[in-house]
Amino acid sequence: MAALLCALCLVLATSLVPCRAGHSARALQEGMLYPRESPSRELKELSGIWSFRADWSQQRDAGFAEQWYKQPLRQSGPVMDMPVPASFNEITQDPRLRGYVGWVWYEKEVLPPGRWLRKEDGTRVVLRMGSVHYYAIVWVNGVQVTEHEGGHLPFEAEISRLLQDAPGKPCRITIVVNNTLSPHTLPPGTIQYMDDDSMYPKGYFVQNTRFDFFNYAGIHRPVLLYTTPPAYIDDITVTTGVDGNVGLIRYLVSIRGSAHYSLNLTLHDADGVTVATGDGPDGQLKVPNPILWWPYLMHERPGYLYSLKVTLSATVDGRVSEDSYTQPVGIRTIRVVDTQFLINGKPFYFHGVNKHEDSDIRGKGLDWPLVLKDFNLLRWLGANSFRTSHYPYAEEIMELCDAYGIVVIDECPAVGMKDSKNFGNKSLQHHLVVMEELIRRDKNRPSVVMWSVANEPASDLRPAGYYCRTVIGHTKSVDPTRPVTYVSNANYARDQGAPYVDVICVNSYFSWYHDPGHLEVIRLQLSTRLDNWYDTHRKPIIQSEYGADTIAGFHADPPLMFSEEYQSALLKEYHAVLDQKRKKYVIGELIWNFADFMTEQGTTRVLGNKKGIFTRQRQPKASAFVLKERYWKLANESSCLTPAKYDDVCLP
Ligand code: GCB
Repeated sequence: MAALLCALCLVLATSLVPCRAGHSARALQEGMLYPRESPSRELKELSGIWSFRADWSQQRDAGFAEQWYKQPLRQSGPVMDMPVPASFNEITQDPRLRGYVGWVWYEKEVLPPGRWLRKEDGTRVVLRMGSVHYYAIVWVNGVQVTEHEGGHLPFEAEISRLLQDAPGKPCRITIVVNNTLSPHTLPPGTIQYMDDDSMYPKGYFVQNTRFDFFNYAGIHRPVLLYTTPPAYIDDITVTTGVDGNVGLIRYLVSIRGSAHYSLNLTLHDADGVTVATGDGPDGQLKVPNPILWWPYLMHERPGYLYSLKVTLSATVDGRVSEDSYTQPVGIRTIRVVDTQFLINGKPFYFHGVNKHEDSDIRGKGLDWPLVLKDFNLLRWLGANSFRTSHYPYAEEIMELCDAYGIVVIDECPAVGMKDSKNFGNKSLQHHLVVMEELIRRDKNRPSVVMWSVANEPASDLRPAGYYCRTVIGHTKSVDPTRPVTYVSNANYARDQGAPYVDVICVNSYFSWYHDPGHLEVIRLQLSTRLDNWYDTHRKPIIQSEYGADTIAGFHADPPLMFSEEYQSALLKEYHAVLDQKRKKYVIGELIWNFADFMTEQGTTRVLGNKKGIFTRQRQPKASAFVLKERYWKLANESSCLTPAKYDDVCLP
């Protein structure tokens, strides 16, 4: 089966896998500020119902051959309604669409306000996609405006000219999406053709992956239009420090559209009081006696944010063009010193969770009720942190982490890299671009305290050493302010990448995948494993995953696997060891997993992975209460709240 791909490479296409041709690298020359309204900027969200059509042709290439983007999608054949944002997989009753692999087409018509289109104003209209999984090509009124590889990071295109050319007419946005994974995508996957015609129909293939979550696909995060003036604030980079009792904010602002401009910066505290001012595209603001950005439960005002208002006044073709953008800023420091992870100079212990962007109908689509429910559960639990296992989460979620003081280990989508093919140059080059895109998006977020460049890569393979060194080195060169890690399940002595990380993150599943049913071996095995890692590398360690599948409502005493009692008992055995090791070098523990989530079907998964301490519907299993008691106890050891309870800090 031949098929489809990046339009530019269509001629060469020989597989289902999109061609990349380095298109995403170009985008990095520009900023990717989170769209915010201001007196000079308007937003128009395009969430809602879109037209949708999967390409069922044998080669999955009819849409390109027949140029479905040239006219309204309904004229190409039957379309259905599809919500955006959402994964397309769980919406219909068609089992073939749930497991569909290949190109699907989305379309929306939108009428932009007339004031955006006056040529003399020079207003820029930008089309921004928060996340489309995995590969996307975008047309406006039949003209290709951008394409992007990678399912978890934003991309955009300026479309002003195309809109001005059709004033008063609806603008037709067509997005084609391909969820095919290859050995060089992040995450990787393979297409396997089943050639035995006594067993499979002609052309039958499956997509194989080696990661443990369902490869939901579609337009997962909001699509929106936003405007800027012709000269505009393209990017802002903020880094913070503390000198005695003065907070330092270093800033770098990049301007596009004019070389003749002046820039003013005003920093307001949370009450709107001006606390510092500056001018010019780079400089430093000083904030006397700042309220620092503290993690949840470490301070009575966690997640304290200042507002940095950047105001641009420029001339374009002899006319004044003014822009403003307000960037939230949390003043905080991070340092890894010996076996400590210091936030604002105080040792920080990660007591948190691993999550997934997963819900039963929306798949990985941004789901506001779910997002808010999860933050309430995190706070109820006394969790101060999470890892974005195993891909960058929505910016809307990151905004709340900043505001609530939830600390984030920000992970890129390098998961399931188990084959030496995943460590070649092609994968590496893409991996570097993904890290750049991730840093560009999240660099100003105080909640992000560490980058994770991968989850459980086969880091004991020979090429993994060079690969990890290069990705970690590149990440540090793009962002020298944050530590870098990746999450390992390799043998401590054979792991090739551990020498390059700042913090060692290790996963283990004692008494689950190893010695199933034998809770009595956990203490010895975990203690030995952690000591081996520490003795070899002398770096702080996070127990970045541990847990047990548990079907809510299954009970067994004495505890048996899959029962709620077993999960609770397993956690307690881990905690006994972690309590010893955190006196020495363990700086955190993240349960696997916050909630049950969907996976591919298989004999070890019961409608998905059941290691959640909450069900997929967010009801607690017994283990949630075990963890809640522990996390509040841990919080009270390091907090300045004495002693904190959920009701004190979370209820009005
Ligand atoms: C792991 C993976 C995670 C899986 C988990 C499990 O080590 O990092 O993605 O879901 O184990 O439950 O098997």
